[in-house]
Amino acid sequence: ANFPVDADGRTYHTFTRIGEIANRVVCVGCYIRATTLAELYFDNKKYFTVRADRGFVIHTGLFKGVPITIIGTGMGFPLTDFTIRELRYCCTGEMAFIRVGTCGSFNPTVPIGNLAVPTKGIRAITRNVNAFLPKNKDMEPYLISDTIYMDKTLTDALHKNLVKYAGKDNVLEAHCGSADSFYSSQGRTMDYFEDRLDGFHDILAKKKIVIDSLEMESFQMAHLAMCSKPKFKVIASCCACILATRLNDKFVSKALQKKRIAQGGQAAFITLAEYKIQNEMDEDRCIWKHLDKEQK
Ligand code: R1P
Ligand code: URA
Repeated sequence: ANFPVDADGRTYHTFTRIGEIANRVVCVGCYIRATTLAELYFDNKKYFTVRADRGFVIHTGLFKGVPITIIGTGMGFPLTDFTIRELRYCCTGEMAFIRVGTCGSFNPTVPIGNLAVPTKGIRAITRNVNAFLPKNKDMEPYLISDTIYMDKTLTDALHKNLVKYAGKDNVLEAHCGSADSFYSSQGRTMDYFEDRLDGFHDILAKKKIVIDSLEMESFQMAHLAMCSKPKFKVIASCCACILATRLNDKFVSKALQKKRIAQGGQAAFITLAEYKIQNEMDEDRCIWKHLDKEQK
């Protein structure tokens, strides 16, 4: 009950087992994006696929001969938590994760379509549920975490490859943020709920907090990487295509989004393939050694 696996050793939510997950993992929020990037970048378009009942889509193949897994995680901190913890169980040795996502921005000077990379760190913005109890009207309704940092070596390498494949002017060195809602804790107003958003931007201004990009998963990756124990080391980084600048109401075109995601994906695959992993899995039970037989 502590960490449920079935009789075949498959995890409860991602439905994967040891040997099916590579030490290098690309994470994307959207399930279709996982397959699009798998088709673009796996050698000879060959890969092994797991589709879990809970929605996760997981492809493992070779990129320039190096084993890589790409997973469609779904959205938000809880699904990211399932992803990192259950994939970590399915592989031995160090693991490196890069997320290729999409995001919005409160900063009107940030160009839409740019790929934001967290060289300046990352914060979480979460709804303070206690503040919504009638007795706690004076509490701040949103909590903003301290800044933490993605792995510097991986982030610098990702930044370099993003510049190479997307062009310098299309990459933003960012202070990133991850929120626990697309709506309230990203400052989006709606009539249906009491979200206490008056003063949301004042809180950021008062605390002199600049957040260049805002999405919903990367902080959880950075946090779990920071908390990983040496024997089960996780390192993580991310990039995200800026879809929307919220304060001037601009939204990126579908065509530009597609192009940038392909460029971000290429940079992520290459960065992971070039990254030196400690104690990488290389056993007969690894699925990538039998791709011809195992392809689904
Ligand atoms: C919200 O629309 C979703 O888009 C962003 C957010 O993090 C959230 O998951 O990323 P993805 O496009 O990777 O899903
Ligand atoms: N993803 C988010 O989480 N927020 C946005 O504004 C756009 C994409």
